[in-house]
Amino acid sequence: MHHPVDHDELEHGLDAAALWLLQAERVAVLTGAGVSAESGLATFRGPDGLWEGHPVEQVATPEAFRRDPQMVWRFYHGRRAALRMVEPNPGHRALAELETLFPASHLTLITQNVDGLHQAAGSGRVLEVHGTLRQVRCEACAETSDAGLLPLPELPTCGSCGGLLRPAVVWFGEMLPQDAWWQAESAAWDCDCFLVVGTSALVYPAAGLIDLARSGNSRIVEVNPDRTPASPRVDLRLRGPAGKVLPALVQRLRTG
Ligand code: BJW
Ligand code: ZN
Repeated sequence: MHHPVDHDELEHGLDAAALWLLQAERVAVLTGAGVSAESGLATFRGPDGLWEGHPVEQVATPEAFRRDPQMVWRFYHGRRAALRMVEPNPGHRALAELETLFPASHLTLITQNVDGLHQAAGSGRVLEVHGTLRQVRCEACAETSDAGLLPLPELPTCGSCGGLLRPAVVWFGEMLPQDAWWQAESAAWDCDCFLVVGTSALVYPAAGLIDLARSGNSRIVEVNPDRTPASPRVDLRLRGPAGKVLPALVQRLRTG
């Protein structure tokens, strides 16, 4: 969908958001698939969403994997192959630069994405609360290993025990990686400004970080071309693509 964005409204919004960021001691950022859309990766729920032809409950659950690991792996082989051909976009790069404007650990980047593009853009501390496509985990012995992006066998198996490997991502009904999640909660609670970028805010508990930041008295800024269920609960909406909005925002911080 395409919405006309009022230019002056966006400029004023950018000024306000930049001021909040300048005044903030601690900042937290939550990103979703929308931040990688301009790199050419499909989002999950859009019109051309990833789930199209792949009902989510058929691919992103442990039950689906038990029922048909080959089909689920096909979906993830395709996602991993797509990653070999994409690069971070100006939105990822702006967030990497934002990190350099704050003392270490005062900016926390929390991502629901499993694509590794924040790290590729230079972000040093990324909390991957839904795991990563670059690692695999053994169903039998739970050993996790780096798989990079090279092609894997159709049904990859564990080098240590021969068990079936799975992508080290978080499926529906599964717990989030504890360490990353606790750090994400504490950063959301503790920040003065919380940026929500490119997420439909439908998937919990990640979307709950927005409410956590609210209760912690943070200013909430949403960067998204479209409305989301979080929109009524944010202090400011910057309506536009992350690859345009975030560089414009960081530019304002650079010049003070
Ligand atoms: C742009 C843009 C541009 C476009 N610039 N923006 C409370 C209530 C109801 C249900 C639950 C609940 N708590 C938990 C649940 C269950 C479930 C859940 O949330 N269900 C909901 C769907 C209702 N959650 C879970 O199961 C979680 N685990 C859990 O709760 O554990 C505890 C527990 C255990 C057992 C029983 C009960 C509880 C785990 C959730 C795991 C989600 N996993 C996935 C797949 C990861 C692997 C993979 O990649 O394949 O994570 S699902 C998928 O959705 C993926 C994403 O990270 C996640 C979020 O999607 P995201 O990033 O927001 O993408 P989109 O496509 O939805 O939105 C893109 C946005 O970008 C849009 O808004 C666009 O407008 C925007 N956009 N272009 C900026 N250029
Ligand atoms: Zn094993």
